[in-house]
Amino acid sequence: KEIVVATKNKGKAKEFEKLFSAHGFQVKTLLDYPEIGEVEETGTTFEENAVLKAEAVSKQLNHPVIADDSGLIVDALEGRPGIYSARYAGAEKSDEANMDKVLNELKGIPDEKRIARFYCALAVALPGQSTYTVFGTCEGEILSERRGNNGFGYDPIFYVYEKKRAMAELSSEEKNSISHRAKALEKLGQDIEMILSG
Ligand code: ITT
Ligand code: NA
Repeated sequence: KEIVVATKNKGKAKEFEKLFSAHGFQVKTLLDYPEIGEVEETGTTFEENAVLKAEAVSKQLNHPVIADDSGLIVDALEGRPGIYSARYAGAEKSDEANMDKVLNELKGIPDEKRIARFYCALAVALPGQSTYTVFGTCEGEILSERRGNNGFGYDPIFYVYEKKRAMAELSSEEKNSISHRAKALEKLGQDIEMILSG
């Protein structure tokens, strides 16, 4: 059983490999298909961008494809970085620069006003059928400095309420038990087996 996840993000790819191995799926990502070019994310929501990525790749491969569009939503920043999370500090998609930008924008803001969440939209594109989406969130707060070395993206500055630790302080198993990505995937539930085995 093989599943294609339309991502070039190595952090996401690693998480999907673990999450899907539980279902007996082998994960392929766009890192395995260098011939597939960049898909322009012109949508205005996570869902729209996930659909754009999943459908573009599914058409090219004529194969079922899952895409993930995700990001960090900070209440005190009116929802930013949001859908612009990957390139918040510029086109080079630097996790370090992105975290510095969020930390700077929240300088002096007290804990109770640092509420934030990770959001993940997954789109499932199946050749000849309509694409659908599910989503998951993970609630927490933006720390005032980095903590931990695990994960990717904004994980070092995100305090997870459910675990009372920074996301980057969690093992991959712990993150996969509470993350926005895992929760979205849970919503696919049994569907995933049926849809993707056909
Ligand atoms: P693909 O489009 O190729 O999948 P991308 O990194 O450009 O890769 P997105 O447009 O969905 O993907 O941006 C997601 C960004 O949101 C990601 O680069 C991180 O900065 C952040 N992000 C998403 N999930 C995260 C997580 O689990 N932990 C930390 N940061 C996360
Ligand atoms: Na995006």
